[in-house]
Amino acid sequence: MSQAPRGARGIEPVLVVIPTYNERENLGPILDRLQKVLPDVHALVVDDGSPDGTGELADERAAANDHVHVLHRTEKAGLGAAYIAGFRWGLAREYNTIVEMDADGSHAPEDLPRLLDAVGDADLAIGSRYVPGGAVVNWPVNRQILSRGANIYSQIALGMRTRDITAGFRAYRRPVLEKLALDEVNSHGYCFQIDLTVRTADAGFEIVEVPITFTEREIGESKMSGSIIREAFLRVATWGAERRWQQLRRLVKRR
Ligand SMILES: Nc1nc2c(ncn2[C@@H]2O[C@H](COP(=O)(O)OP(=O)(O)O)[C@@H](O)[C@H]2O)c(=O)[nH]1
Ligand SMILES: [Mg+2]
Repeated sequence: MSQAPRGARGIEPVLVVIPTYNERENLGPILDRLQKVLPDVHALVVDDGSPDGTGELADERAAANDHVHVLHRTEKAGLGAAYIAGFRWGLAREYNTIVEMDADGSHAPEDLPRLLDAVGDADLAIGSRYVPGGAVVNWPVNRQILSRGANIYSQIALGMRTRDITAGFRAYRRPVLEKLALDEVNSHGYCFQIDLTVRTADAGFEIVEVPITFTEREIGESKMSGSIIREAFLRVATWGAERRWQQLRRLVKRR
């Protein structure tokens, strides 16, 4: 915790928020990898009462290691709500950078040092599959189409240039999360990532994309569902229409 600042502006201490739902088999290995790569960072496991005992395992890890913390929530309320709770936990403490990372091994802790270096010169660093050097390993074709489609759709509907706007491996500087109205965020699935990217850009913060390799989980099940896809589709359409309407009003006003 007492390391010298890295990057252009001090980014430490760093908190990695890891949301979990039924990730008992994955949690130990991901925490071990994280600690091996970056022994000074802290991890916060945000568990939504996983029936498989992920929360209890997280408690054991926290008892044995003062760099591991746990936030228990009573029911499965979606990725977005888990992250907001994790962000608030981090903001209530002294962390200067808050990272989002999946528990299932899709996001490699070994890529995190590059993400942290990048955020030292920016406000949000996104671990991107769709910039040169980025890659996806072992994803079924339907997930690849869904992810690519969601990005193209979001770019067109929202007029955003971010290449991987649904990416869930990212590092926020503290001032970004302090400034965004987190209590207004009401997105549950991967739409949460789009929502926060748009809010970050609209607030004037600098976003950089860093190439990462995303590897499909080997153990456990994805929580992706039809309702998560529907939520993203409908919300992006609504936000897009609102943005176009605001642009039109500004144009008319100028005349
Ligand atoms: N706390 C919490 N974590 C969740 C929830 N849904 C998904 N996650 C976690 O979010 C991460 C990404 O979820 P995953 O199902 O792998 O999504 P995919 O990679 O898009 O298929 C994993 O660590 C999950 O355990 C939820 O409702 N609550
Ligand atoms: Mg996954």
